[in-house]
Amino acid sequence: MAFRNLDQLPAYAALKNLAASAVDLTRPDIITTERISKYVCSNGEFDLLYGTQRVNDDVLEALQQLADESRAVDQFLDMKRGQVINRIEGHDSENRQVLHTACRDLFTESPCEPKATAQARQELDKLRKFLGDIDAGVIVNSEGAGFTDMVQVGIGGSDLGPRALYHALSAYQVAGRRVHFISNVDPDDAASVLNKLDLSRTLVNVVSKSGTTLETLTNEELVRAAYVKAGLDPALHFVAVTGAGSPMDSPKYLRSFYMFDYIGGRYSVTSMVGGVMLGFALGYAAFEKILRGADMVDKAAEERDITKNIPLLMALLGIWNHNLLDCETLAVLPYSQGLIRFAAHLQQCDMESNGKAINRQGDFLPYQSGPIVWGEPGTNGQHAFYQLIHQGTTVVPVEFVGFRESQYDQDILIHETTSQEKLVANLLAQSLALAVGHKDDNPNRTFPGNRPNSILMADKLTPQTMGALLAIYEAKITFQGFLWNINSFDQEGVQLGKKLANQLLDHLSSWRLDGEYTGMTSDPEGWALLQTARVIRK
Ligand code: G6Q
Repeated sequence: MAFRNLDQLPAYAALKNLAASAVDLTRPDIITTERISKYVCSNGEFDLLYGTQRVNDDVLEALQQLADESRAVDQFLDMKRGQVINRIEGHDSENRQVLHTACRDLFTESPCEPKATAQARQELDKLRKFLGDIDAGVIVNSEGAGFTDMVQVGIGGSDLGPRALYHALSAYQVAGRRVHFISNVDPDDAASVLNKLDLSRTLVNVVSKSGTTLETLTNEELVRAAYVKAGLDPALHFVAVTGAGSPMDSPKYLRSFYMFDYIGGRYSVTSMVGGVMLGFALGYAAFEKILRGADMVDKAAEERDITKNIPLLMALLGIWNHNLLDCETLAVLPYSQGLIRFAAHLQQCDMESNGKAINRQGDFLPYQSGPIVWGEPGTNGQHAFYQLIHQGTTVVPVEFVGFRESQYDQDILIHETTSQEKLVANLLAQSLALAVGHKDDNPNRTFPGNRPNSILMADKLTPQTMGALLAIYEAKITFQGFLWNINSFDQEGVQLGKKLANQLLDHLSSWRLDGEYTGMTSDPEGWALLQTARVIRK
């Protein structure tokens, strides 16, 4: 069945009419306790409170129609069952299945795509054995001592998601274990990590699906050189996560784990890309809980009633705010210090997936696709950019994330409230303040309000809730791609800069070898690169 553009769906016209008179959240009779308790959607670990969005029952009905007309849930099921959806019709494209969900479809007799899940299970078994060997002292350094630290070398999808989850769950770390990350080709990134480590007790996990990424290969060489300089044998310390048959698929590693071409980098946290490091840091059982949390959401996302499907509802509310109420950006504001890198992960997952200008037939879109996504944890952000989101000239929809309990449970009463209560009270207060606003005779103290937001709330940030949160956003982003009729799974937009940087490096190395650049400069591109190279050499 041919995919239709968002604006060709009949419900879109209805939503346009409804948007002209969207709910005004500042009206005194709007934000009532009935409304707050009515507009709640619950899926297992999380509740989505969306009474502070500019919606009413008519809008929700039209959004339900939009979801039905786009066949969003059917497309999600097609994806899970292994249909080739990473493609642009009639044009050269990646032409792949999209099966990150297979990595966690492990807890049932009949997985959606049995072959991919069998491959995931095989890698998990290898991981369990590897971690068991580390625990049992079978894998040790040249002096027979165990490993305390791991450095993950990788970039983009091979860094952001895994790093976000490591920070989120470090409260549950195995005693005496630490993880560090090197991603940037900036040599200071590697130096600042390596300088503080006892390399003899450190494993290095080199992660690259393609096995060809400039930054990762360069950093691997840099780290290997540090091991050799310290008189250590890299063969006893380096493990790899890569695609089978990639240039990094080599016996030089202590262990190799595989990921497959049907798992996109930015959707790879629950594959071995995140698994090896998270298993080392948290233990195998905790990694399995992450998978379990994600799997519960993957199943809940099959629900067709939008008021019972958190990721689908979030996707639709996002489209309502972005396409129909014309809000340009989206702030994701977690009230949890553990989620300090979560917005960075979402920036990649969302903006690399949905920052597209053509549809799945290769035609230019006549409407906006993915918004600019940004965010920082509260309450820190309150003392920084919240001024703009309350009183600025642009309206920024907000997705708050919060937890009723702290992770470490090291909290005390100060002025009769705990710090966790102070944290959550601030989240709720911000949500309300953005919605309701405040009238004042002094224009500088007026808050316009009517600023849409919702709250994702769970009891506690644990491996299981983290897995659920990750999968909620993955599915939300995927649903939005289906609704915008774009391919959320390729990333051609990152290629041009990469190509030019490689050309520039060729110029620089020939300069270094020959003393002077002697290549062709008559073509405008070569000339521009030469000028740029001169800037670097100055
Ligand atoms: C993610 C992107 C991209 C990728 C990195 C690293 O979806 O494809 O961010 O993850 O470029 O790629 P490798 O894992 O192949 O090194």
